[in-house]
Amino acid sequence: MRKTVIAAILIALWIAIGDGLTNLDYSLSTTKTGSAAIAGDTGYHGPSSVRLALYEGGRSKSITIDFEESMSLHSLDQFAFMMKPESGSATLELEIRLDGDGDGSSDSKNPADAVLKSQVYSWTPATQQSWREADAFDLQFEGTSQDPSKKFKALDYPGCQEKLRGLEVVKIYLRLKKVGSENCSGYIDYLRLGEEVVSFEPLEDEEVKRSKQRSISPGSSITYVITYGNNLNENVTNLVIQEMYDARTVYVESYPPPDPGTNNRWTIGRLGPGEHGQIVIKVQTHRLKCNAEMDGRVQGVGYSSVRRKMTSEQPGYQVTNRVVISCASFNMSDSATTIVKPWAGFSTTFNEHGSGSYNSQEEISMSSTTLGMERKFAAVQFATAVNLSGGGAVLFNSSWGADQSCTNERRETLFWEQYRYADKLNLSGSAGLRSSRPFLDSAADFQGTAEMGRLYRDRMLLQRFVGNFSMESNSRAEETSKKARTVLDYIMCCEI
Ligand SMILES: [Ca+2]
Ligand SMILES: [Ca+2]
Repeated sequence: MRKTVIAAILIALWIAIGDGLTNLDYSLSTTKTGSAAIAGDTGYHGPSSVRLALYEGGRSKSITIDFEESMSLHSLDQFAFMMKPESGSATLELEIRLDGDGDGSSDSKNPADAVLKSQVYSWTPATQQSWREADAFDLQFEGTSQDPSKKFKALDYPGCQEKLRGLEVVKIYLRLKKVGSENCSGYIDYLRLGEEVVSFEPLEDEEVKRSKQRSISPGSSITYVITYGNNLNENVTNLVIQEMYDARTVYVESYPPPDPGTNNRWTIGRLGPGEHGQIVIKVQTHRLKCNAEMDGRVQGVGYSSVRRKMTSEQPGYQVTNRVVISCASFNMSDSATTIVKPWAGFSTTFNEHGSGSYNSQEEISMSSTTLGMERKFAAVQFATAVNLSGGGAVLFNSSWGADQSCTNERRETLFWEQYRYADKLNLSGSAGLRSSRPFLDSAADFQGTAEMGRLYRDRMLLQRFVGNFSMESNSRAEETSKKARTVLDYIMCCEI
């Protein structure tokens, strides 16, 4: 018999849909009259196998193997499994359902399709309870189809492959059938089909489906699940699993813990045939960092234009985690990539410009949970002349204008205030983010125009003032539930 498949090792990401260690998908079910279930106490290859059992009233029970990608019968050069009688009198039947017209199913009424059946083995209570191998190459098959050329009584496996060339395997049943009326049972393990090995070990069937998300927010953690198994029929020795973390992640914890003094190495040593194991590792992506940007010109008397912007925006990136699994006879590696989403983030701006006298004060504060910017200025418009170095002067006579805004793109919130045509403007503003909630507080005395806007998703509040006013406002965006709303604490405005 040809030896196939080196130890298959899978790295699957917790937050992604992973594949199992085998691409073969089998299903088991239990009813009142029979059961097909994983038995953890009896195995030929690894500690587990499938136990098929029939109780009172039960006639047959099977392991069903479905093919996501069909395999041609002709190319299926290996097909074998181990079985062990346990009790009663029973027959084990193998049924291979074949598709000939490419519709992905085998229909007994369709002459293009066919079914192969073989009685693999029969036992009685007197039969010795030991593991024995069944190889398709040793079996005789009966072919049934609506097409007479695909019907036969007894043909060996190579003969079937030749006769049914071009047909694809879509389903296989390994079926326990009761002989007589007594309860009966038996075990199946170590099924080899083409390049695939199914050992019916719980981890081998593992499909990691805890979340369909493939991306995370910056600062969130990623959990990697490394599942390894030995599909060989002999021990794997000196098995070592080594992780290579992305530089933008930090190791947090793992189960089982890594080798002492390391955070990325697990010495497994020996792994017996069919044995599987799993390592769950949690890493954290880097936390958000803030950028502050300021530029401007300030004069006591003259023309002033000042702009300030602070933002926590961060572009998205990908984190790749690689694992190298090595043992005495081979090395292999696999990797998992996670998208860290861009941080739409928060930004705040404060601008002012005009000519005349100007007196300003400002402060910026940042921490991991708070961002804040405060500024206060007093300005009065009058014409000023700026003397040029080459002689002559430029006369500025510009009214005062100012803007302040606070944006939280993630929550689609925008607060803004715009002052124009002011010949007198005293403005203090404080904007930022506290516990991820944006706020804008301001107080103004002005003679000119003011526009105050508050936007939250599809709702907008806009107020305009023209004249001589004293004004105070506090704005907060509060998230009360999934359906968030803006809470405008107040705007107080009185004419001077
Ligand atoms: Ca078909
Ligand atoms: Ca097994």
